[in-house]
Amino acid sequence: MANIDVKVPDIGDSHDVPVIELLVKDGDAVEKDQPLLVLESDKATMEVPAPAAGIVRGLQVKVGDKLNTGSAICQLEGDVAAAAPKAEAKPATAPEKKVAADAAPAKKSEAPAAVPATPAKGGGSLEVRIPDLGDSKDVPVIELLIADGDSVEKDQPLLVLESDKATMEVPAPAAGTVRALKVKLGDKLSKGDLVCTLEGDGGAATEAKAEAAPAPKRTEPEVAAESPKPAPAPAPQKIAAEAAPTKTGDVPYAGPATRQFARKLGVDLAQVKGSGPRGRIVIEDVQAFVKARLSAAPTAAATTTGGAGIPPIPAQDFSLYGEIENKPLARIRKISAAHLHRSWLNVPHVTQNDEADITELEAFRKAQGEELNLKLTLLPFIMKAVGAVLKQYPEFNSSLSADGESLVMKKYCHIGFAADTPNGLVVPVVRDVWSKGIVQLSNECGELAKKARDGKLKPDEMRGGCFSISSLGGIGGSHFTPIVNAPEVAILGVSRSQMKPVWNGKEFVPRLMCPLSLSYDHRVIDGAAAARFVVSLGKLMADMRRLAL
Ligand code: CAO
Repeated sequence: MANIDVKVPDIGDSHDVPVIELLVKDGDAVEKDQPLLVLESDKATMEVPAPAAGIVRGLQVKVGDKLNTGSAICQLEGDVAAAAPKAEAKPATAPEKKVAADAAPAKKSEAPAAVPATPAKGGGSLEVRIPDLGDSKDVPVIELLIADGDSVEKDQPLLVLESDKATMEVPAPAAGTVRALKVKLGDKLSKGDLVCTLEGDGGAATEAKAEAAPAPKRTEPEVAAESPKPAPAPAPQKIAAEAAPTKTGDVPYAGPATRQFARKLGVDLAQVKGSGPRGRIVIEDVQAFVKARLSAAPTAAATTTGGAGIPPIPAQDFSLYGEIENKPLARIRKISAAHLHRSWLNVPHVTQNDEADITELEAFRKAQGEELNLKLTLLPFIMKAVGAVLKQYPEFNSSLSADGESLVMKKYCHIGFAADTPNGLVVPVVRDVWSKGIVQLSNECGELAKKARDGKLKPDEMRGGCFSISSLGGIGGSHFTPIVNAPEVAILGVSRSQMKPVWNGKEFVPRLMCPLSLSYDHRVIDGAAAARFVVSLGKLMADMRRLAL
C-alpha cells in the first residue's frame, strides 16, 4: 500500500483559483477520474479528477481556498499497482500514457484549418465548427440551444457537449442568424465538426473570423494533447467555455458532476436555483430541489405547466406588451388550482345538462322563508333533493378504489358546496344530509359559507364529501361545466333560474327553469345513468313532495 500525493495540475496562467466545490471528504473511496473538487476562475471552471482509484486521506483544502498549479490537495491511499502506474506516482504530472498516446494521433489527424470558424464562400456568413476539445472525441451534444433561423449574439452558447469528465459550451463566434444547423441532440462531435452557418452582415462575420479562429482557450496544458511524451495528467477539465463562465442565456450553470447527478434523477437544471458562486448550481442544490418537490404538495405552478407529461406552456415576458404587476397567489388559490388541475387531468369528464322546473319550489321557498323569518336560499333544497337522488343511484355516492379495481360505496351522505371567497374557492362539507331537514341544512350552509368567507373553515370541515354542488345561481349564467371534485365521481352545477315559456301539451306557460349541469367521472358512471340522475333530480325539484314518498 502506498499513497499518491494529489496536487493541482497545470492550470495554465490562472493563479489563486478558488475551490468552489469540494466533492470528497477524508475517507471517501474514489474511482480513477472521479472529480475531487471544482476550481473556478473568472474565465473557466475546472474539475480536478482523481489520478487513480483510492481512499482520500489528509485532505488539505476546503471550499474557498485559493489554489495554484502544484497546490497539494490530498493523498490517495490504495493499491499502487492497481491505483496508479509507477509514473503516475509523480503527483499531478503523473503521465497518462494512454491519454497522451490517444491524444497524439488525434491531434495529428486534425487539420488545424478545420477548427476555426471559416467564412463561407459567399462572404457575410461563417461556418461554426467544434473547437479543440483536447483529448476528447465523439462527445455527445447534451443540450442544443439554437434552431435554424435563430438570431444569436456573439458568445451566446449554441450547444453543450458533455463527455464523461467535462461539459463544455460552444459559444457563437459572432452575432448572426443560424442557418443550416447540422447537429442534433445526441450527436457525437469532435474537433472541426460543422455545427451550422452563421449568417450576418459581411463585416460582422469577417470580424468574427479572427476571434473564432482559436479554439476556446483551454486551461489544461496544450502539451497534454500535442505531445506524445508523457504529459501532465490528469488535466483539469474545463467545463464552461471561457466566454461563458457564468450562467448565460438559458443554459444552467453547473459542472459535469452536478449535471450527471441531475440527469440521473431526471431533474431539469433550468428549474434549479444555484447557491454557488455567481449562481452556480451545485449538487446540494439539486438535492434540495428534489427534496422540496417530493415533500411539497403539488403547487399551482407545478401543475400549470408540464403536469402529467404535458408540454409546458412557454414562459413569456408579458411586460414586452404593456405594463404588468406581479400579484402572488393566495394560499387557497394555489391549493385549489393544484386540486382542480389534478381532478381535470385524472377524471374523464362528461357533463349532462338539463333544466328543472322550480316554479312551485320557488313559491314554497319564499313562503317558508317569510313564514319562518329565515333566509332560505335554493341551495339547501337542492342539497336535500340531491341527497335523495344519491340514495336512488348509489354509484354517484361512491369513489373508485385506489387500485381502480372496485367502487367504494358510501353508506353515508356528506355533500360539499363550492363557496366563492375573496381568497379563492373552497368546498365546505355538510354532514349527514340524509338525516337533516331543509331548515337545518340551510342553517349549516349559511354558517359554513360565512366561515369560508372569513377564512375560518377548519380542514375537517372540507373533508369527507361524497358529492359536490357548485351553485352560480346567485350570480348568473346559464350552463357551465363544473370539475368533478375527485375522488368524488360527480358534481352538480346550478345556474341562474329564468322564467321561460314551456309547452304543457296545450299551450306555452311561463315556468321558472333552473339549469342543471351534472359533470361525472365516465369511468364510473355511464351517460344513461347520468341522464337518469338529472331527470330524477329535476322531477324532485319540480315537486319536493316526492321527498316524502
Ligand atoms: N336561480 C336564481 N336565483 C338563485 C339561484 C338560482 N339557481 N341560486 C341562488 N339564487 C338567489 C338566492 O335565492 C338569493 O336570492 P334572494 O336573496 O333573493 O333570496 C341570491 O341568489 C343569492 O344567493 P346566495 O348565493 O347568497 O346563496 P346560495 O345559498 O344560493 O349560495 C353559496 C351560497 C356559498 C353557494 C354562494 O354564495 C357561492 O359562493 N356561490 C359561488 C359558488 C362558486 O363559486 N362556484 C363555482 C365553483 S367552480 O369554479
